[in-house]
Amino acid sequence: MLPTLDKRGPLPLYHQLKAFIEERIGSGLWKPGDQLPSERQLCEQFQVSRITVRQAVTDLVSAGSLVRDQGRGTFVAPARVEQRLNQLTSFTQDIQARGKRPGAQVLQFETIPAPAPVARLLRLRAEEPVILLKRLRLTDGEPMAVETTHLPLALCPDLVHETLANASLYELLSRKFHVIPFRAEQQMSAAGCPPAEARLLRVPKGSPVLHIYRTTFTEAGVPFEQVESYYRGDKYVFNAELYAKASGRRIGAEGSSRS
Ligand code: 16G
Repeated sequence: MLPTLDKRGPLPLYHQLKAFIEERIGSGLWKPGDQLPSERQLCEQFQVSRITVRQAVTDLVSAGSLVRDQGRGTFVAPARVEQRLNQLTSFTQDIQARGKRPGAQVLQFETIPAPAPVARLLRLRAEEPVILLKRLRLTDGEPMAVETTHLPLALCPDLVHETLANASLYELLSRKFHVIPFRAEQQMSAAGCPPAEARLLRVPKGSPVLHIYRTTFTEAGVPFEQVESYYRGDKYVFNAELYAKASGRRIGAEGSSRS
């Protein structure tokens, strides 16, 4: 039987269509490189307008689940390999995926008025309360990164009562506060390690580090964390997998092959 959308339900149709596509991808039925049915086919299959189909597909393209190839169609995005630069992970997941033991030492954990640049990035009013969390991140017990995080107090009011030593902030935010990381904007540059961070990372000051700014958003587009971090340049590698084009296997086409 063909899948249908609940036209009288509270969830917008594009949302339901998105969930349907995500489910197909998540279950492995639609594989990386598979071509999606055309807009017209999706409209017919689900009895919805082109606008609905476009909105669902555009959202999934922005989320990185689908890729558009001008003139050829829309495809399931290439499989994500661990620690691709365009995959949003927590430090804990990142380090575990490398087969190592993540850790965290809390250096500062308090509520402060948001400094102006932080307020701007988190879309808060000037001096609105934020939680300041500074952590030394460890890999197999060795210092790897210093992270200074700001989170709007209103989104996670009791966070300061939680224990974050050797714990995952993202896991805690998701489980206790239903703040689920969805997307991040990140800037990375090479830098010489400032003296305070160098002491913490146990490297000579001025050693090469990756200096990273990240603002992380929920699926609803709410920025919930602003982070500045220094990662040891001698110990940490960001892997990126880069594709020129989506490979073109068409969903449902029997005996199809990659081109
Ligand atoms: C990563 C993130 C950081 C986030 C942390 C959560 C970068 C550059 N930064 O380190 O923004 O706060 O993960 O990790 O990737 P956790 O859940 O293990 O505490």
